[in-house]
Amino acid sequence: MEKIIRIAVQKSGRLSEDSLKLIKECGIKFYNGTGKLKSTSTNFPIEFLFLRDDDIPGYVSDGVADLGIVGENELVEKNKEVETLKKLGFSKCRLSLAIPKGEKYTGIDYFEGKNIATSYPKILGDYLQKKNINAEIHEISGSVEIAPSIGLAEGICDIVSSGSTLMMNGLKEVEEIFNSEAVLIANKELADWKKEIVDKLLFRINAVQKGKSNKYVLLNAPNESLDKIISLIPGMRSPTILPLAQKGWSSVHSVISEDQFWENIEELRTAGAEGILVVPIEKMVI
Ligand code: PRT
Ligand code: ZN
Repeated sequence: MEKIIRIAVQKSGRLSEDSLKLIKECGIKFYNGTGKLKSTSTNFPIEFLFLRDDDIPGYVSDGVADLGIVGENELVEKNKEVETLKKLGFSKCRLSLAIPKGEKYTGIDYFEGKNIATSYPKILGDYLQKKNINAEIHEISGSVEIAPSIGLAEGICDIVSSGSTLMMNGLKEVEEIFNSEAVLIANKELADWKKEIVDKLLFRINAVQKGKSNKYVLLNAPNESLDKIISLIPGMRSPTILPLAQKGWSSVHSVISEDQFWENIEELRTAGAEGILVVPIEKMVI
């Protein structure tokens, strides 16, 4: 049998686009026709299963899939035994408690004896228990935010991103109980040959992520300020310095984090740097 691993990704929804983008940035090619439930890469030993996100933790813990990409909220709620290999930095959101806008919020005790609608009974239950609050959890699978206005519950616990859904439904966020982003998960008992393929994939994901958080910087500087400039943009090993055609000037090339660039931009200019270019990096291996 051909040695390939299987990864479960969301078929369509808030995770799918970024999940597939990451796979593509890793140089992995595959055909993703609409309605397809399975696809095999043409240049990497991996097969894709396109599923509902709710099913991904279970498929990975059962070993039907070796890997999966899912939101931490779904992972913790489903409470399945899997290994989290990596946070992926997209589909960021929070799980929050919200109440009608007109109500006065008095702190977490507000929820004592109240009825809360949610699709996340486990995360909410654990949170309330930790806070010593007795509240009734009303589990519903969708449109949680309308529960208070139709008299189904006095508060809700749901995913919030921009906050506009809460606002449109006359609700206000009062407690943030869980922060989530997409994660790469793996079955806990992968065979060694599968681990080798997973390591290759992780190597590529790391290169893509490093590339994204770093920039290639090029600038011109008078030679007398090179020491100062090198200290501001030290680069991976050290910057590349090339002489300009104009005497007494050099071109400096370096790789630094975007944050570091913004922190040092004023000092770079004060030190005499000119013609500063900041260029994105597609992949970075160090
Ligand atoms: O069909 P399937 O079961 O696969 O998808 P789904 O409908 O269950 O999930 P989907 O695609 O909506 O979300 C997948 C994952 O994306 C979630 O599990 C979260 O990890 C993450 N995510 C990020 C979000 C949001 N942002 C988000 N805003 N999931 C849901 N929302 C919803 C939220 O439920 C609420 O209705 O968006 C609304 C709030 O958004 P704002 O911007 O108005 O605050
Ligand atoms: Zn879902």
